[in-house]
Amino acid sequence: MLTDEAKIKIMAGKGGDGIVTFDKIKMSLGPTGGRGGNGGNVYFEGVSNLAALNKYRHKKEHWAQDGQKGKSDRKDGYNGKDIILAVPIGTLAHNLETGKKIDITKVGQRVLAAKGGIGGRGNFYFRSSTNTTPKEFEKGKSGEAFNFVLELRLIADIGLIGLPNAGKSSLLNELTKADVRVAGYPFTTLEPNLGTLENIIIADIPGLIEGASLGKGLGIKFLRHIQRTKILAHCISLEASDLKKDYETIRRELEEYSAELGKKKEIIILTKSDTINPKEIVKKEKEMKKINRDIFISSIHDWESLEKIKSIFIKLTEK
Ligand SMILES: Nc1nc2c(ncn2[C@@H]2O[C@H](COP(=O)(O)OP(=O)(O)OP(=O)(O)O)[C@@H](O)[C@H]2O)c(=O)[nH]1
Ligand SMILES: [Mg+2]
Repeated sequence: MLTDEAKIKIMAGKGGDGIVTFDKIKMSLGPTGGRGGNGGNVYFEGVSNLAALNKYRHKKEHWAQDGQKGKSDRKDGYNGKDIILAVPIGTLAHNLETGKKIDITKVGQRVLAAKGGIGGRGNFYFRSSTNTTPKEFEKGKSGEAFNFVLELRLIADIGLIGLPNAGKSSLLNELTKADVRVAGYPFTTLEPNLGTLENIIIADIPGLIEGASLGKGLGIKFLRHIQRTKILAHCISLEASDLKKDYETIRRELEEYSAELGKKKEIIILTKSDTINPKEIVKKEKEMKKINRDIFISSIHDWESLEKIKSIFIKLTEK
C-alpha cells in the first residue's frame, strides 16, 4: 500500500554542555574547559521511491544525536550526527509549528528541517585578566523540535482520470510497462499507480463517481496526486450510453475539488473503440468535439491507436 500522508515528530540534537576544567599538569590552574559539540540536524531528502513514506507509518519519532560535552585541554566535544529522512519527490512537508511548507521536488534535494542546538562554551572561553580561574560554563542549547505532516503529491506529467471501468488502468498498462490490475468491475484501482513512457510519468488514479467530492465511492482524495500534472487525460468508455453526461460528472467533481484543477489542460480519450461500430464512433466523436477539440480514440486491441496516444502524450509534454 502506498502511504501518501504521514505525521511525524522530528527532534534535532541538543548541544553539548561546555565544561569546567583546569590545567593541572602545568600547575598553572589555567582554564581548559572546551566547548560542547553542536546537536545533529534533521534533514529531508528527495528520493524516487514513491513508497518512501511507508516507513513513517510505524516509526513516528526521529531524533538526531546530541552534541557531546566539551573536553579538557580546550577540546570541543564531537558534534551530534545528523539524520536524513528520505521522502519521495513530490512530498510537501508541512511544519505544524511554524506553518512553513517545504516542497521536495528533486531526487537528492536536501532541506534542513530542524536545526541542532549549539554547544555551550567551556570555562576556557570565560578567562579574562580579572578572572584567570573562571568556573563559568554554558549549557548546550536545545535542538529544534517540530511536528510535520508529510504529504505526497506525485509529480506526474499526465493524469488519467475518469469514471470507474473507463479503462484507465488498461491504458496505463499498454502505454507504459506498468502492471496494474485490471478488471471489469468498478473500483478495481484503490491506490494511484504510476508508469513511465520514455521520460513521461503517467498517473492512473482510482475512478471518480458523482458525489465523489462528498465522499462517495473512494472520494476525491486522490485528486491531489494530479494537482501538479501538466495534462489531464480524461478517459470515457465508448460503451457508455451518454458520453457527455459521463464527461460532465467528472468535470463537476474536479471543479468541486479545486478551481485550479478545473483549469488544467485536458484531452479526452474515448476508450474501448473495439466495442462499437465505426459509424457510431464518428457520431460520438463529433458530439464530443463540441466540448473539447482534443479528442483521441483508443482501444487496447488496436496497436495503432495506442501508438498515436503515445506520440500525443510525448508531444504535449515536450513544451
Ligand atoms: N474491449 C475492450 N475492453 C477494455 C478496453 N480497455 C479496458 N477494457 C476492459 O474494461 C474493464 C475495466 O478496465 P480498467 O482498466 O480496469 O478500468 P479503470 O478505468 O482502471 O477502472 P477503475 O480502476 O475501477 O477505476 C476491464 O475488464 C478491461 O479489460 C478496451 O480498449 N477494449
Ligand atoms: Mg483502474
